[in-house]
Amino acid sequence: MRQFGALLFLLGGLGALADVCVPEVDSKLVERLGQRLLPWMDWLSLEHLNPSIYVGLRLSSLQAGAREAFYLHILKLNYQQRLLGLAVDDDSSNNQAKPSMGQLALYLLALRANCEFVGGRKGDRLVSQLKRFLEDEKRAIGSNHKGHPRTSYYQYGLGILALCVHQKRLHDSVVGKLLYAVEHDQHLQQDHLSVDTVAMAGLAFTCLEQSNLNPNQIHRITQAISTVRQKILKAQTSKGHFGNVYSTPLALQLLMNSSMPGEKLGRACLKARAALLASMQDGAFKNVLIISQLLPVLNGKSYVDLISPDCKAPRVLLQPAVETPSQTQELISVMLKVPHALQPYRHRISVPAGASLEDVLKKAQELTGFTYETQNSLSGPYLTSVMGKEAGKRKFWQLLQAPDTPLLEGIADYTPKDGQTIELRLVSW
Ligand code: B12
Repeated sequence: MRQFGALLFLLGGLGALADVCVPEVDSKLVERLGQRLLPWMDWLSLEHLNPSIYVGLRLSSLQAGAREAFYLHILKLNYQQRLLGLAVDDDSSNNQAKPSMGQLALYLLALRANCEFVGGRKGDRLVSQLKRFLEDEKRAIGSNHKGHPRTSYYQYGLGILALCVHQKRLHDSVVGKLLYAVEHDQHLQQDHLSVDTVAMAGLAFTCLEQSNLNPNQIHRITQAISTVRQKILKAQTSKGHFGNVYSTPLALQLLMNSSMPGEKLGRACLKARAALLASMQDGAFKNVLIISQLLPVLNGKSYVDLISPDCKAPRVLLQPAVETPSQTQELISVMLKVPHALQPYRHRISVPAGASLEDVLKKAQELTGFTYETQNSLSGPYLTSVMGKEAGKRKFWQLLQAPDTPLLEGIADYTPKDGQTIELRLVSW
């Protein structure tokens, strides 16, 4: 213990304590993660385009060569067409093709990751659109802070962050809503996923603090960053993750920006590093969105670095992985149940070992009268409807391992084990 304290003291003396939050990972392991992004960069269809992949790669130690520039080009064509080709009285619910506030924010982060400042007539319109989105959300939250954003506080934070890295000023009242949410906590906690949401808010505040864009609120902003840090540290699990394994990358992005490192932070980061490394070695990181949030961390970077990105930093060229699909004849059996549907459903489904939960749902649909629908998102297929029941406003179809453990992955990534019971439950969020 004494040695541990001495190590932290030494690092602190070198001004490197924040680096304790940067996991040291074997470059082969990092490369394997990066390789998972490559096939996605070749899928240029609307539903697969994902600005987060571009941001993650540009802030990483890896590059995808010519693919990368082409991907940004397609992103630009696509996002500009969908965002600027729209009428002014935009109602996103009627137009599926229109990017959400968070997607527009990620697109602006992608431009910044290429060292571009949004500008010109088109750029100004995008900025105005994002500002308008935030103003609408501010109104939805209401002057008494009792309402909810139509998207989420996560997207609200992402929107503020994106404008901030482009040095675009927002009215104090817009920033004030997120400050209030962090100060009072109630809405963030209802997201169930407070660590991701709080970390995103913290990244936005860190950018505002460093850029001094809202000088009248600077003390509140600095205090909120400290509150966020404390919340994240408090959410550390016994294994070392902050929240869960998949919120740890964003949490570390936030913590590595800490200007006032202390022994507590150093200790927590060392533990998180070990937990993250173990999860990576276990193959926990399959989802490209999460990989895109993790890669910057492994390179000691965060979204806040987009204030002044280093576009000349040398990065290792990724080579596509040679896939050897593992064929298995073994069948497993999974119990799928939807107890609270209009027609309750319960069936045992057989699938090959290693099949995803989505494969189970497909098989159930094929053979047993189970029905479901999905919508594509940056995280993959999102389950929107089960047995004819749409989730609806502020509700979602939760995935659980019976009796009561929410899954940490979506239907495309989760691979059920033999004998498991999976429940789909409609819940409020
Ligand atoms: C907000 C949020 C939610 C909200 C979304 C509703 C809303 N209107 O915003 C609610 C609470 C409903 C939710 C549900 C779930 N979520 Co969620 N969610 C998030 C969060 C915090 C932000 C997403 C976001 O807005 N992104 C930005 C926008 C621009 O991107 P987008 O793709 O357009 O956003 C949409 C999708 O992200 C979708 N969505 C939200 N969560 C998930 C999860 C999966 C697997 C998929 C495919 C889609 C999806 O909802 C967003 C709004 O439409 C992320 C955190 C993160 N680090 O990304 C977790 C996160 C993506 N969620 C996660 C999980 C596990 C789930 C659930 C599977 C939990 C469960 N056991 O049921 C369910 C989804 C089940 C289903 N029906 O398919 C994990 C995914 C981990 C992984 N390995 O990929 C994350 C990373 C949180 C975490 N740390 O565990 N989520």
